[in-house]
Formats: sequence, structure tokens, C-alpha cells
Amino acid sequence: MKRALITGITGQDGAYLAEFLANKGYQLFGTYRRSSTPNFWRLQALDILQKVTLIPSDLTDMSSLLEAVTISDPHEIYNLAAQSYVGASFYQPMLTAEVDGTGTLRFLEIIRHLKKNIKLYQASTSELYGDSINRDGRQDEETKFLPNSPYAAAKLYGYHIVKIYREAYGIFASNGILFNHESPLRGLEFVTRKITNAVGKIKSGFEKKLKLGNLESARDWGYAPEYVEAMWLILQQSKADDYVISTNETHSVQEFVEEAFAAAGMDWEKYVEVDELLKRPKDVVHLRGDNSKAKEILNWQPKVKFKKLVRISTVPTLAE
Ligand code: NAP
Ligand code: F7E
Repeated sequence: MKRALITGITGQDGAYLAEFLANKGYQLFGTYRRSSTPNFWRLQALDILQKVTLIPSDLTDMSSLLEAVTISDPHEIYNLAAQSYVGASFYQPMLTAEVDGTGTLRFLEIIRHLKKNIKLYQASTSELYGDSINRDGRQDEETKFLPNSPYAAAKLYGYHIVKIYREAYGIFASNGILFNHESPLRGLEFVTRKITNAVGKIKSGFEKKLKLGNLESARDWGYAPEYVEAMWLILQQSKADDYVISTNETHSVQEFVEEAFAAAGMDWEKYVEVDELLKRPKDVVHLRGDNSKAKEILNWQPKVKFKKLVRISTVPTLAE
């Protein structure tokens, strides 16, 4: 039986990946951060908690990571744990660097020292591109990286250190350069869930307004359960490599707002206000991926596109 260790199993992707790998027959181990209040609601929502051996661990604490790898003795490590909120990285840049940058190095060092054939998936991100686009207005594996936030800079370190260890030591380590992916399990601070949650609350009379920052910002938004399959496919290849995972479409925050309010039969302009304080010191304004490589080599492509994604994210909030 194959064994997988998932860091960040309590997050959106961790929970969906755990569900996906359990269905593939994996023995599952997951790291979580000990806290005074248990945080397993996503694993409970997917009815997966009982199938996972949980190991308390923090990406800043080398000994707890070594303990997690020793206990799980994994064939595959999916390093999903991160300070994943771009906005917060401007307030906690050093923590973000420690977790998202050096945290990746810690796993590579563990694999190097243990000399085991452990495959590593690194959760890289379209935020690496910043304002950089190809001539056709898209971003692929060859597009240069121009990070725009402490989060992106830390993840860029993670991206490069994975490549360096792959080339220098022959470790099977791959970066998935994933564009934004959303779901009803997305954290409430991210813009799609912030919008859909507000739509549900406004519709049922609990809230009156929704304050947002930059409405012009455009993202390539996909559906998280499809993206975790891509993570798995990346580790099933004969050779470690880096892949863009995206829908190849781009839509603005305002378009998301329009669709989500329309799904609830409401006119967004009556409820949405722009709050300058919610704008970031530096934002990424246009993301649109090119997933040709993933399509060709992984045989992966997304089925859920923008309008369906907005409905999947919004409808549960109306039923709550
Ligand atoms: P998420 O929901 O925010 O989950 C992040 C996970 O990391 C949580 O389990 C969190 O634990 C854990 N974590 C945070 N700091 C940690 C630390 N110091 N030590 C150990 N664990 C820590 O993020 P996600 O959306 O699932 O994303 C998964 C990964 O993909 C992240 O690395 C993210 O940066 C990257 N990514 C995400 C997207 C996207 O659109 N979702 C796109 C590209 C890349 P708690 O539950 O205790 O907070
Ligand atoms: O912002 C704008 C905001 O926070 C999207 C993470 O998973 O994807 C995610 O990062 C856009 C930005 O996601 C609000 O300025 C406007 O332009 O939902 P977000 P993100 O920053 O794109 C990447 C790929 C990751 O790797 C990250 O881990 O929406 N925006 N008004 C707002 N954003 C938020 N959060 N809140 C607002 O009120």
C-alpha cells in the first residue's frame, strides 16, 4: 500500500487531496498545527478524518518535520502547508519567508539526509509571475517570474530550491504552479468565499453590505477538487518536472461579484462598496495560465469553468 504524507491537511487543498488519495487506496498521514481549538472541519465535511493519521508538526520546526517523515515513512510527500494569504504576507513577511520558503528546504534536506526514494510535490503558485505575461497575455512554464508580494518571493525561493535539489542531488521533487482554485471549502478571507459568503448573508438578511478592494484584478480561477488530481498526476510521472495548472480563462473580481449576486437573484451594485483600505500595497492584476504542458504530458484538463465555479461556490451559501 502506498503511503502519502500531506502537510497542511487541514487546509482546502489538503482536505480534497486526502479525499482523492483515500479513494486511490493510499495510507494517509497528515501534519497539523496544534492549537487550543481543533481545526478539522474540512476533513469532517468530507468525512475523511477517520482515515488519516494526524501528526502535530510546524513547517518552522525541523524536528517535528523529521518526526512526521519518520512516523509516516512516505512514498510521496505533498507539501501544501503555507502561510497562503497574500495580503497577510505584507504584515508577516518574515513568518511567510520561514514557512513558505525555508519550510520547503527543510523537507528537501530531510529527504537528502535520509537517502530514501521519497517523491516531493511542492505547492507553487501563479503569484510567482506578478506582472509578467507572455506576448499572448498568458503565463506558462517559460514565462519569467516577477514576484509582487512577500508571499510570492517566499514561494519563489521554494520553487528554485526544489529545482536545485532535483538537479544537484537527483531528488524527485516537482513544482505544481497552480493558478487560483476555489471551492465551498475555501478560507473565508479569500475573495471568492468572501463574496459568496456575503451573498448568502445578505440574501438571508444577516448583512447589508459587502466591502471589497480591487475589483479590476483578474484571476484564472479553477475548481480545487480537479486541481488536487493534477498534484497526484505530477508525482506519477517517470521524471520530476514543473507544471502550470490552470483553466486558461481570466475573469475580474467584479465579474465574480456580478455572477454570484445574479445566482441569488440580486443586483450587486446595491450591495458592494469599494474600500481603499482593502487594496494591497502591490497587487497582481492579470493572471491567465496556459496549461498546454499539463494537458499533453499529464493528460489533465479542467472541466469546471468560471460560471459553473461561481455557482458551486455560491449555491451552498444560499442553502445554509
Ligand atoms: P489553506 O487553505 O490556507 O491551507 C494552508 C494549510 O497550511 C493549513 O492546513 C494551515 O494550517 C497550514 N499551515 C499554515 N502555516 C503552517 C505552519 N507554519 N506549519 C504547518 N502548517 C501550516 O491553503 P490552500 O488553498 O489549501 O493551499 C494549499 C497550498 O497551495 C498552499 O501552499 C498555498 O500557498 C498553495 N497555493 C494555493 C492556491 C489556491 O488558489 N488555493 C494556488 C496556488 C498555490 P491551519 O489550518 O492550522 O491554518
Ligand atoms: O485575492 C482581490 C485581491 O486573496 C484575489 C491564494 O490562494 O491564489 C490566492 O491568492 C484578488 C486579489 O487570492 C478583495 O486584491 C479585491 O487581486 O482571493 P485572493 P490571491 O491573492 O490571488 C494564489 C494563486 C495563491 O497562491 C494564494 O495562496 O482579489 N480582492 N477585494 C480581494 N481579495 C481579498 N482576499 N479580499 C478582498 O476584499
